[in-house]
Amino acid sequence: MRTCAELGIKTVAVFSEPDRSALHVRMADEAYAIGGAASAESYLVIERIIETATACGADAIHPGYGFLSENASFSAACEEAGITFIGPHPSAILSMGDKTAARSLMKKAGIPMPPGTIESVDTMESGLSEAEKIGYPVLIKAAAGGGGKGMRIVTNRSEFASLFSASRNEARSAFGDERVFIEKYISHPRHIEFQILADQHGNVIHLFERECSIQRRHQKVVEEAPSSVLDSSLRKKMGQAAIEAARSCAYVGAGTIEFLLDADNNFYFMEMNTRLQVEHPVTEWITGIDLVAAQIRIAEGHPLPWLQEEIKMNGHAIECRVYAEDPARQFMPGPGKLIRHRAPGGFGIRVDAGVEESDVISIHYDPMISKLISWGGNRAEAISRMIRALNEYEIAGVPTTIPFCRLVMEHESFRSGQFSTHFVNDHFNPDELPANHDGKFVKEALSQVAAEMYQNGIGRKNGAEGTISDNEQKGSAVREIGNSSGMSPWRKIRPLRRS
Ligand code: MV4
Repeated sequence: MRTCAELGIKTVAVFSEPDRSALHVRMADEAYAIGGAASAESYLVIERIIETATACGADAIHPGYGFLSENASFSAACEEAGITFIGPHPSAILSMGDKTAARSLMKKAGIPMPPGTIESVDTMESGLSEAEKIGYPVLIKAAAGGGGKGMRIVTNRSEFASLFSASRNEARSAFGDERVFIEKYISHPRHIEFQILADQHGNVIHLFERECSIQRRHQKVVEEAPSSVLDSSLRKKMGQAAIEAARSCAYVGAGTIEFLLDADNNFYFMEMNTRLQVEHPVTEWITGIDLVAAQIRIAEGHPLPWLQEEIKMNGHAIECRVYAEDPARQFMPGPGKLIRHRAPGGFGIRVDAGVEESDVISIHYDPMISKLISWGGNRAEAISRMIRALNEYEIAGVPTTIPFCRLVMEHESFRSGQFSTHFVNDHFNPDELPANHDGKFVKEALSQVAAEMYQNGIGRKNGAEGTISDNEQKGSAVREIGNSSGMSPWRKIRPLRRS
C-alpha cells in the first residue's frame, strides 16, 4: 500500500471479521468485509475475493505472501475475471508447486540438484532400490510438499519401509497427494536463495542472494543479504542458475530460487517460491530496488529497466522476525493485546509491522508482529545496529522472540558466519531459552493508562464523568499524490488506474 501511494495507485483491502479495524484496513483507501475469522471462510475464498474486486472496480490484485499467493486457481480466476494477478501465470505456479515437475524442469535446464528420482516413487520396492542406488542417507520428500511436511531422513535400509509409509501417509493427509520422491540427503547445508525478477518480454535478472539458514522447525528467524560464504564467482554461477530456473517455467514477476549449499560449496536446486517473500526487505536494501514496485511495473507490462550488470550490491542487511511467541515455552504463540508497541528507529533501521500499539495479535492467524531490518556498510555494522534496535524495541502485552533474536546476534557462530541450517538446534537448548523481559514496559504502559483514566475523571472522587478515548478506526484518508512520472526509470505502458 505504501508503494501504491508512491505510484499514485489507490488501494482496496479485504478483511475478515476480527480484522475489521486491522492496520491493513486502516491503511487502505477502501475496505470490504469478506467473511469469518477462519481463513477458509475469508482470505482463502477465491470467489468472494474476485466478486469483491469486480464490484469495487479493482484492476489488479496483489496476493501478498501467504494465503492465495501461490494458488494457481486464484491466479487463473483473476485472469478469467479480467483482473491482473500481480504474480506469475497459473502454469508456473503449478509446475513449481509440484516438486517432481520442478525437478524434471531443472534436469532439462541443466540446473544442479541433489541426486535422486525425477518421477515420484510409488512402491516400497522401487523406493528401496532407488535409495540403494543414491546411497544413504536419503531424504523422502512429498511431491506436493514444501516446508518440510512429509519429509523423512533415512540413514539405512532397515529404516526405509516404515519411513516410506510414514512420509506417504503424512503427504496424503496434509496435501491430499501421497506421491513422494527420493533425494540424496545433504547433511549440513546452508539455505541460500536468489531473488529473481522476470518481465513479460522474456527478460530475467537476479538481485543476488539471501542467506536464510537461521531457522527453527522450517520457520525462518533471521535472514541476511548478502551471504558471507559466497564469493563473486560462486554468486555469478548461482545467479545464472537461478535465472535459468526461472526461464525454464516461463516465469513472470518476482520469484525466489532456493538452493542448498554444502560444505564444499556445491549448490543444489531445492525449490522455487512463486511469490514475493517475507524476507524481501534485505534484498531491497542492498540493491535499492522496491520489489513491490517492480512487481507492479512488470504486471503493467513494462520491460525491466535494468540490465544484470546494472544491479549493484551496497552494504549488508539483516532481518529479524519478531513473533508473539514465547521462546521459553517451545515458541508457543502468545496472542493478545499489544498494550505497548514502540518500534526502534534511527539511521539504518526499518520496521515493517503489521500492527500498532493497542492492536491485537489474533489467535486466528500467524502471530508475526513485525520484521526488524538493519542495514550496515558491512556485516559487523549491521549486527551491531540490529542489537541496538532490538534493545530499543518496546513491546508489552504479548511474549516476543526479541530476546531470542538478540541471542542469535550475540552468538559467536553467527558473528563469525560459521553456521548451517542446524544452527538453532546445535546451539540452543529449548529448555533454557529466555523468558520475556517486558516487565518494565508493562509497568510504563499501565501507568500511562492509569494517568489517562485519572485525567478523564475515572477514580477521581469529585471529578466529572469521563470516557477513555479509544483507538477506533480513524477512517482512511485519501491522499492526493501527483503523477510521479520522471521519478523512476520505468517506461510508461498500460498503467494501472491512478488516483
Ligand atoms: C533437503 C535438505 C537436505 N538435503 N534436501 C527443508 C524443507 C524443504 N524446503 C526441503 N528441506 C530440506 N531439503 C536435501 N536433498 C535439508 C532440508 C532442510 C532445510 C532446508 C533449508 C532450511 C532449513 C532446513 C531444515 C531442515 C531440513
